Amino acid sequence: MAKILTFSSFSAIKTSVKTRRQGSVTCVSEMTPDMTPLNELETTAETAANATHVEQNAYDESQIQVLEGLEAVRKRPGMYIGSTDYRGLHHCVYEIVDNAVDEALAGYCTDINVTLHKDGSCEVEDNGRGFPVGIHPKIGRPAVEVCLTVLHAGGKFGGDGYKVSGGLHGVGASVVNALSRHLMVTVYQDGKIYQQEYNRGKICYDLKVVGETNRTGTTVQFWPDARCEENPDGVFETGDFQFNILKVRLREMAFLNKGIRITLTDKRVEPEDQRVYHYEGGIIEFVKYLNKNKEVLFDEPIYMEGVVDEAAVEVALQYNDSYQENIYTFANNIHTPEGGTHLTGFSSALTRAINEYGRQFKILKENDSNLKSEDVRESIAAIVSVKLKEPQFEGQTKSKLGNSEVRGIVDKLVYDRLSTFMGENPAIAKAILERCVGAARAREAARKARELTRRKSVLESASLPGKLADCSERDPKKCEIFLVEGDSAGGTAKTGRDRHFQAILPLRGKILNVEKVRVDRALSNAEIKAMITAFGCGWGDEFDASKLRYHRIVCMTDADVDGAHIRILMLTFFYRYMRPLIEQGYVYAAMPPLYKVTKGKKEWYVYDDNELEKLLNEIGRDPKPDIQRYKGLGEMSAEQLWQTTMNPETRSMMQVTVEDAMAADEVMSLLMGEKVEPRREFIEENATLVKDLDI
Ligand code: TSJ
Repeated sequence: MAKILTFSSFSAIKTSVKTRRQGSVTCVSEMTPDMTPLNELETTAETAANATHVEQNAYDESQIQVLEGLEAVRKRPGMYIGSTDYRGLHHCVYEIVDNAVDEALAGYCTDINVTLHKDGSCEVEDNGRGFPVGIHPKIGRPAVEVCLTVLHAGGKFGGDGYKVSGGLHGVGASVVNALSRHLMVTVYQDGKIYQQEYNRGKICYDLKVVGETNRTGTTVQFWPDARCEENPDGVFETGDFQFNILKVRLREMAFLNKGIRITLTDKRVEPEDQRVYHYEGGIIEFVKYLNKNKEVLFDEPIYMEGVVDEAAVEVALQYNDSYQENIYTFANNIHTPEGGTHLTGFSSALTRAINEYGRQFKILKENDSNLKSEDVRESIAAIVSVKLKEPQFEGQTKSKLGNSEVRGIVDKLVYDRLSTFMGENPAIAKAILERCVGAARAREAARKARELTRRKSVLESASLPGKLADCSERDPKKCEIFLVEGDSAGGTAKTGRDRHFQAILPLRGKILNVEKVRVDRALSNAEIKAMITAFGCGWGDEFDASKLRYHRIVCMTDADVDGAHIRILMLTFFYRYMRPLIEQGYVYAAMPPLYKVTKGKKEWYVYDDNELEKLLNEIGRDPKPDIQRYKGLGEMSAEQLWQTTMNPETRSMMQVTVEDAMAADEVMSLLMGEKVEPRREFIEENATLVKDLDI
């Protein structure tokens, strides 16, 4: 495959990071005797006084360890940040931001600014107390230096409070330092500005005072060690920070930690792009945000919080008019898509409280069976956020909370508070019960529909959808299926493909929006049935990836807004019915070109407007090149479609990830939802995001 981009990198203009050359470095230590040592490390006054004395010896020894530690990080970066692709790159930002968030949670910082600079660096600034600059009694170096150069040193500076944030890997700032071509830390404290710089984790000069100030805070600016022409040995495959990816996580951070103001600024574009995330209501506003384009059952989300045995629990929930559940769980600000004990506790309490209310007020009749967990979760939007001293992450992707004590804590809190709430708000309670009873009835209907499809699929196991032009290869690993919008483009694709390994499934018109209907209706839709049978992997709880007939499922739609809508409908279907398909990386979006440029005998296919601009600058506009804009796949010949979009040697494809389930859901509801006003507002506000979709 020529190029695989991620869904989120849709509009990203790929510019290589410019290497910043380091100027000559002055290694003058300007450590002043009045530096405050770390409180908890300040064992005796003597230690502090002797600090300068021990410094030299300790330095030699510890510095060797430091370099060995950071060398290990550079040798096996994946072990520390998960991967060296765009995810690992963005992880670095979160890792640094987490430190500032911890300062905010400790109550000393209100503002965090994240800035993406033109030179490829990312700067994170806070207005906290400023990282301690005093001498670390054991290591004999300033604490801030230790944090940035000693592996796993971060957590040790927690003081009395506990570190509640910390990325999925929670590796700390020293890892980011090791993986940065350059990093600069600036501490504003006690009237002075301290600074230190590093190259790939190696100290450029001792911490020094560079000026005076009347503010406090910490700033870290880093230049990720990304591979590019000038830096072929770089660690990261890309150094291109994506505004849209950072935006989602920083907004999430602001929702999860009420009151913090997080500002994201992109200085790489003109005019600069800036978003401010600040939610006094915290997860209450998060739930409102999840529901913002939906009709809600009651106006204010139900909110519960409590601290039990040092575990802080926060829950907000609200029902809407969709047929889906949107429950997002977090442990120490980390999203736990695999769920865990906090989710189990929440679900069982929700089911119990609602059933008991239904029995008590005879909404559930004697002969009715109890509502099931899935009945009370249908149409719910909820955030469950717990903060613990020692979170245990389990599961395949370490994104499932394992702490067993949390189950009971969340269960009791949610059960108590929800029961009280329903007792005090009978109108809301009745509305919730009606919803859940409706869901239970539909579940029964869906079970019947499912049995029907299952029986059918046994009977018709050999009969694939009539419109499918299958490939001859039988090894799923080698097979691709292109989902093509419309019969005419389908025909072109059938002619253009390599029938050996590429199958074509033409889909007519708009795919059914599965957000808007219950399972039984979704399954009676012809296009959806065709996809299910063609893929062969089943859906819902019975999804089985080992039965998947194609390891690449490619959405091939026109390069316009309608095409983007259809792609989103397809993705929504996958997301809701076959989520592992996306999670396990089977789903792609084809990237057909937007233009064909012809000059003399030469031809170029161009995939977006920026690329067109660049090309025209290169080849010149005199004599005028011919520019053909493709309005749809149908305008291309079979040969052109093969060449530009389907041939693995020459095409670009985007791999779709569930990186951002919420954004997918958001875009989905906005573009497809019934509310017109938010859709228009959204398009106006987020010209860039819609431009993404427009490509
Ligand atoms: F770690 C880091 F360098 F990457 C980093 C740390 C980056 C950024 C943007 C901010 C921070 C940071 C650390 N902001 N605020 C703090 N605060 C402390 O480290 C701190 C300050 C005072 C005390 C104390 O007990 O007096 C304790 C701590 C942990």
